[in-house]
Amino acid sequence: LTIERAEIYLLRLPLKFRFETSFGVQTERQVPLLLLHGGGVTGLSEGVMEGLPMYREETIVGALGFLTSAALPSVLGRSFANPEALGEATAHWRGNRMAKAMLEMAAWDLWARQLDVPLWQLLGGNKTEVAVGVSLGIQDSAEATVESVARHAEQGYRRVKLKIKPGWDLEPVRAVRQAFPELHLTVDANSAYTLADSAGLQALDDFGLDYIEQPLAWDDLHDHATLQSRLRTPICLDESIASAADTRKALTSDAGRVINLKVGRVGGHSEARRVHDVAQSFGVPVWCGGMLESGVGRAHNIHLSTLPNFTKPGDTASASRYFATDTVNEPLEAENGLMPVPQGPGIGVSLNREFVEAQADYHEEFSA
Ligand code: OSB
Ligand code: MG
Repeated sequence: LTIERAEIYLLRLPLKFRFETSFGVQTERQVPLLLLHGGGVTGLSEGVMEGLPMYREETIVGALGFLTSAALPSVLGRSFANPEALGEATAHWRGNRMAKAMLEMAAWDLWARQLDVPLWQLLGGNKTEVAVGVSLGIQDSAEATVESVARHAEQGYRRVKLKIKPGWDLEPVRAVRQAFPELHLTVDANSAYTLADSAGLQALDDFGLDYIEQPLAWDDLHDHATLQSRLRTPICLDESIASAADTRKALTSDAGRVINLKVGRVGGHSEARRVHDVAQSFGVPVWCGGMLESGVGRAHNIHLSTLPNFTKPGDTASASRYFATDTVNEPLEAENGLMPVPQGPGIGVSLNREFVEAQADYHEEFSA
């Protein structure tokens, strides 16, 4: 696995819907892409960090700085036994897991393409399609929420997640549960509550939710453990899990009973597999989260979701739901709530260079 040359693109893609969460409103996505060239093929990855540190602490400018000044210079012109060994080249720097993930994930894609096998096989997956749900932003009213759920349930999504925040939780959940008594329903607070809200969150116990995602602070496991002891509904941890070590600590203290696993958040596929394995050893299911990725990131997520302990529907909905034009040429479309796993070498999709080039605010090449 030799890294000969690299390229970074940063582009903006308008979202097809207004996505409101407890953080605020998103109407577009900034997409950082990394291309690693070696052995006549190109590995692709997409960053999940955002412009501002709302979800976690990383930002796009921070990631570009870290990649260009530290991470890329430490791998360019070098050879590695495998992507995991390449990942170790950046392990001594603290944090920056989303930026490190960009490098590591592109290396996995590059390696799989060099070996001419689909990424899911190298990762140890065992599925040709993966179950998907959908993450719905906060709507203006309970009626609009029910209407949106109806539209997506009709499309076959196998689970619906509603974004909630203090003051907008019981009402939409009650309305949706009344309209869809059998639906696999979850909520995601993106860290908007504190333990002082325990009583309000306990009220959600009556609605048969599969789980409540990340109710409390992004960097707190202790309070999640306290809250879990007060709830019948399982807590699903998202923001709070950045590593396999975090997973062990969370599950040892019963801070959650489900893990939303995002490969970009934990530093890449190698660490994602370790998170997956730790959760499995605790008998805790994982599912694949999303960060509104374009096709490059979405394809990585789909491949990772083929591992055996991904037993709940992920957030890797159809690409056409998000963007009018994608960064990749191949459509990534779920049918009846099942997303086919691309079967070509690597992540199995190719970059739509012309589109990426046209949309790019920034493009730079790097060599040793
Ligand atoms: O909390 O899972 C989250 C999007 C951006 C940041 C955080 C989250 C999300 C989503 C959307 O829920 C998932 C998707 O459809 O990609
Ligand atoms: Mg979440």
